[in-house]
Amino acid sequence: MRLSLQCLTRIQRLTSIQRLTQQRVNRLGILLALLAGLLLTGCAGDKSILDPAGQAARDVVMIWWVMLGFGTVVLVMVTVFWLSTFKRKEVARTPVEERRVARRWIVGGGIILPVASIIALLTFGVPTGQRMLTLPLSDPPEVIEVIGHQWWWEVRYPGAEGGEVVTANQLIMPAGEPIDFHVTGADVIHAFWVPRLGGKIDMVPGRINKIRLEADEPAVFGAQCAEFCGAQHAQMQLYVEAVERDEYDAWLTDRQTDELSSLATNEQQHEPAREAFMTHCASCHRVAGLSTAGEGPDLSDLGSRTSLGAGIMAMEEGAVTHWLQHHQRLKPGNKMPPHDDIDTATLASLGAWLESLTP
Ligand code: HEC
Ligand SMILES: [Cu+2]
Repeated sequence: MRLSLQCLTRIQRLTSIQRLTQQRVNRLGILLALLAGLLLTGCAGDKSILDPAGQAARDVVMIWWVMLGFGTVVLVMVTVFWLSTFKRKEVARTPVEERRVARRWIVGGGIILPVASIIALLTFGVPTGQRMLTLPLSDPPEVIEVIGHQWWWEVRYPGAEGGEVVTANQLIMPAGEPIDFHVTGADVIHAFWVPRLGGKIDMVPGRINKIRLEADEPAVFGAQCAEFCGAQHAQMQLYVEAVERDEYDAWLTDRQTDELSSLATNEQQHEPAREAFMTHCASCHRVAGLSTAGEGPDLSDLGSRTSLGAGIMAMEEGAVTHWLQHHQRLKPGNKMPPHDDIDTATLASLGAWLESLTP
């Protein structure tokens, strides 16, 4: 009886050990898979620096590869040196010899090596930075202004001569030519970064920083605030669309005409929504033809956007109403006050009207 009990516990212990190792192996497998997945996600997508779509970005990614290669060589060298110390035999040296060896290491490893590597890296780095400077050109590039707010983007197009053109969380630019971006921050420091085009550059309140970027071809790029700016920093995304020059000019002209304002004020059925907007929302939001405030994103073309809340949710039917009801849960702490005091029907009518603004 005792023997069989002992036997049983031993068997149990063995199987549990086996299970444990099995679990550990499984866990290791999962961890490695996750890690590989994580590494690979960095290589593709609309925000990957490894997939450049303009000259500045190609220069940046070149530096990235050079530094990776250089870093790998240094890592291997240091590791080899470190391992070799285990095998080294003690050599008897006089104090004078000892000092000479020490000095050789300080001069070689502490001065010559870093100076040589810094010069090598600067040779790559300086011309790259130079190309992103807004140096004078005979044919001055189009200027687009980008202003960072907690936690959304305001974009202005001074190239529009006939009237104000503003977009929010969406940037339209011509492809195939350099564009000068003039950036600043409205409240705290943000940073403008379109990884596939190059950059990035800080948006400092009270200062205008400039960067020159170019998109080779019409395409859509992701952009992201790259300087920690508060709770919703990660949810501060910008949709960048590069289009052909003609298309850009046509778009800019359309935005200057009265089309936008008639769009906002035309339809009779939306009258109650417009009234609610003027009461509750017009102090913060611009809608062309109705209000001019800039405290919150411009809503004149809201229905034509791809996302809401600077990338927090996709734009689809009912999305605006959903945002209006739950925005503090969707994007906690965002600077738009909750509108619990407005009844659901009014919010829904506001949502339907704003969604109809699709120039
Ligand atoms: C105190 C200012 C303020 C008021 C009042 C206000 N909003 Fe906002 N609203 C904001 C700010 C700031 C944001 C940006 C939030 C974010 O994404 O971080 C915003 C975002 C939005 C968005 C998403 C816009 C986008 O670009 O994705 C919509 C839609 C919107 N507000 C509609 C309304 C409506 C409708 C009302 C009235 C019922 C209203 N807002 C009242 C400040 C305000
Ligand atoms: Cu930020």
